[in-house]
Amino acid sequence: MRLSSFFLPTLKETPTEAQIVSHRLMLRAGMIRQTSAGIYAWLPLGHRVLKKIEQIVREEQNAAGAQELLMPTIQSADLWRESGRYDDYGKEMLRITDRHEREMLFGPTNEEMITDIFRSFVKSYRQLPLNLYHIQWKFRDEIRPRFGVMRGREFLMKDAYSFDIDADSARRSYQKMFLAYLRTYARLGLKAIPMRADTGPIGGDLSHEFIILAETGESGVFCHKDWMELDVLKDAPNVEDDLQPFFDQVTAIYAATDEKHDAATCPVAESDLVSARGIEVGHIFNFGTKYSKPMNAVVAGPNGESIPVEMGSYGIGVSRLMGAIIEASHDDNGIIWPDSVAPFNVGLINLKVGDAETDRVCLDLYGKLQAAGLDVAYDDRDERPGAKFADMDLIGLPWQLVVGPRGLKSGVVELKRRATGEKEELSVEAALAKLTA
Ligand code: 5CA
Repeated sequence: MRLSSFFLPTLKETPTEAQIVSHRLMLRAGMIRQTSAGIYAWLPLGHRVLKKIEQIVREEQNAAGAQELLMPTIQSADLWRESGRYDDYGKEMLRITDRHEREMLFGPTNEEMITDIFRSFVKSYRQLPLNLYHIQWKFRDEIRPRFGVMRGREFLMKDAYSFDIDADSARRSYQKMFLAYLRTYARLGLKAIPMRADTGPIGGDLSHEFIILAETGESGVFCHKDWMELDVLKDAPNVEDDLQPFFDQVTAIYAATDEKHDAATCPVAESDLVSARGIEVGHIFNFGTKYSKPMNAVVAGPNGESIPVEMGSYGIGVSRLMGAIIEASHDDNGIIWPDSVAPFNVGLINLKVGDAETDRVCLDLYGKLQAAGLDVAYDDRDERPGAKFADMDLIGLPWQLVVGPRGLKSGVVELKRRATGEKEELSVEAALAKLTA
């Protein structure tokens, strides 16, 4: 992509309405545009990152055996009356009346709809276990939308729903998602700590929130200080293995959100306990038959008896994750994207547009890098070098390749790693070799 034609409305000034760094940087880097309170348009740069995050989430769900489908955003109120949640959900639910005076709503989550799909088609225990997920926009009329995409009203969520014949099998489904979540966050360059959590309006009694520690986080959390240094995936099993030992080992290290934490009963000595703030990037629930019983989602068991299915649901805040990644990875100059979600792999900076040799080398590099499968943002704009460097640091691409007439005279270009600031001068060929290795 040539930056001369890329829609990248970066801001020079720091937007005053943004209270936290990720929101400020997303606005300054031209990634999002607020269209109403808590509702955002995703501009091309932000959209690229959103799609990358979504894809990693998708790959890990698929690897754990979940199957993707896509349910609509608009749901019928009648479905929610069946579970009893239509009235319970309160003002957070956006209620809509269609032209025939039918009551509809913009889905804040999909337990009822997936249960309805399930009961329409699945009739036998032989079709279980089953895990279905989608990645779809949700609407919750949050009383205080804030911090940009962190607490939006419209936001993108991955929500998966598991169906099992009994509690044992349901526990296994829960543990699979637990492991898939740890893998997902690791690929996003994040350290997420699974914490015992409250279940709120979703229900059930077994639940974990996945929390990224950050001063700007909205949740108060407590964990053993061992979590600070721990890499739980080092000895992680495969998804087909018995996951109980791994699950027991990880959950034995204390971590709880403030609703679940009780200083009086906490097993960790005060000197070993970390009290911090965190961003909730995922939440998983095992709620048994809370929806299957009232909605009559039953299957025939081995002896023909009618068995309400055991269910769980598993959410990841896909759009919130973008804010969380930036909170965890930035410096004074801008965003530092992990390679896995960067909107482009390389920023190619032409220091003197119009200089024949510089233009030639840049175009050559641009073509070759793309041919090697890299996404390249080629800064071919007629701008001062200072402005180009500042923009490139702001948008946070992992590599910057700087080409100018002076370097070319001595046969070199400059390669900078955004995360460390490390720079090296090397030949065009060596730069290419390093980037495409
Ligand atoms: N049905 C369940 C699991 S599928 C559910 O809705 N869980 S949830 O309410 O905890 O939401 C799942 C995830 O969505 C949260 O962990 C959080 O990361 C994200 N999320 C929730 N509310 C918002 C919001 N207002 N803005 C951005 N992300 C949100």
